Amino acid sequence: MSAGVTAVVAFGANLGDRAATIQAAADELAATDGVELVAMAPPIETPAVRPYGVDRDAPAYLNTVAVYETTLGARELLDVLHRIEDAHGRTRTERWGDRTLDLDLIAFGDLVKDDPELTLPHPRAHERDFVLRPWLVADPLAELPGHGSVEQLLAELDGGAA
Ligand code: A4P
Ligand code: MG
Repeated sequence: MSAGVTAVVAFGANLGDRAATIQAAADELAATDGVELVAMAPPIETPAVRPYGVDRDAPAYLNTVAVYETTLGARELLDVLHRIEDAHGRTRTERWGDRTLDLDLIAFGDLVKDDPELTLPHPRAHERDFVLRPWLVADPLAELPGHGSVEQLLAELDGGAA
């Protein structure tokens, strides 16, 4: 495939066979025309974050991040992510509720977009350990458009939590 745009996708699952669902979704995405996998971090287990804070009583998540090169447009890629979520039984009831699969587009090249249907970069990525940590593993030189180096963002988060 000719060089496209670098797209960063976050995977999250806290219901069902989390590892199998994430692997299947990753395989489907990498098999999509116009999408080529560059790197993917191993999934990590993370406590569920709810709108009111961390909920250690909720089922824990597996989270990971993968980096792709794509010739699709951002909106087309989001449609693919939604189709894969739906195929894995994703239902949307409660905001930040438990889910079999969540696929978020974290960054699409250096595109900045403030549309509720597709906000880029993802508006909460810079403050989320469960996105930044696997992203840094997948790409040690990662930059979050408008926020700077992922390594630095993570160091600031870790410092804040200490
Ligand atoms: N949307 C807009 N921008 C984007 C984007 N960059 N990527 C729209 C993906 N979707 C985007 O998403 C709601 C709407 O956001 C969609 O219509 C889409 O067009 P959704 O996936 O249906 O709902 P959601 O994921 O519950 O909402 P939201 O606010 O995106 O949630 P977050 O911020 O993704 O948080 N705790 C742990 N440990 N690990 C997790 O992965 N994830 C969440 C969800 C909460 N707590 C978590 C985790
Ligand atoms: Mg989502």
